[in-house]
Amino acid sequence: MDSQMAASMDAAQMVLKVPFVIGVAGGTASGKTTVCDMIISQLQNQRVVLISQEAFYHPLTAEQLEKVHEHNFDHPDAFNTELLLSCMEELKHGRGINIPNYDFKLHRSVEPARVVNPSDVIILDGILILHDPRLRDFMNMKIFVDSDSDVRLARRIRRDTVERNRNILNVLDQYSKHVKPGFEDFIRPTKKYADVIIPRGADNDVAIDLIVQHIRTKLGQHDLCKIYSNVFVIQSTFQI
Ligand code: UZR
Repeated sequence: MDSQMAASMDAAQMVLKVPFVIGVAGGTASGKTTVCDMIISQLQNQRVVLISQEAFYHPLTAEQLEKVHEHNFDHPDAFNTELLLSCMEELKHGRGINIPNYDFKLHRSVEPARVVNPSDVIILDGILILHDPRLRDFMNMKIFVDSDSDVRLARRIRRDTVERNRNILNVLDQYSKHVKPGFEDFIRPTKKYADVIIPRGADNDVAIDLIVQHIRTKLGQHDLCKIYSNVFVIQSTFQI
């Protein structure tokens, strides 16, 4: 094989090496992040990156900050989806990106931004990650983590009061005003787009094992597709 052909093969390999993208949605405190961590821990020998939709919350203005308890973080418009889409476009083409580093206490991003390198597998997690059809189009696999709503509320209260230092009355108020309606109106309807629905969230070891096995199979096929695509590109270029 001459050097020109080798260089073109490398170029074709680079062009076609698109990441395998998994979307993980579910209500607040459903166990999305734990499910993602369990998947990542079982996907050895792969470059895997987890990107949370939370990084893409619009920063609150001074005026919104004054009435933060009235702000609806559980609505699709709360997110800068255009920015997430452009980040996905970059990653899809094998380019590294910087993503915002969102601070839950300040309700805006802080420096430094998080560097995300190109990866073989990208896991996107977030309450509304399956909402926008353009984002769904990037995904090779869509998962919905389906946990009991009482369990989710209990976890949410614990997380917001202990980890985010919030007042329990505000947590409950926000839950009934925005979190629960947001789930009913926007999050639960995205379940229909999922390829896999995990009942009981991260407690469901069997479902997670099955998902990981499926991802491994798909990654193998994904690599094979790349190899076949290369052969096709090389044949059409060099008329072998
Ligand atoms: P998960 N959220 C905040 O509490 N503060 C912010 O600055 C941004 C988001 C909450 C948001 C949503 N709701 O229910 C939750 N409120 O983060 C989603 N109120 O995150 O999937 O980790 O629960």
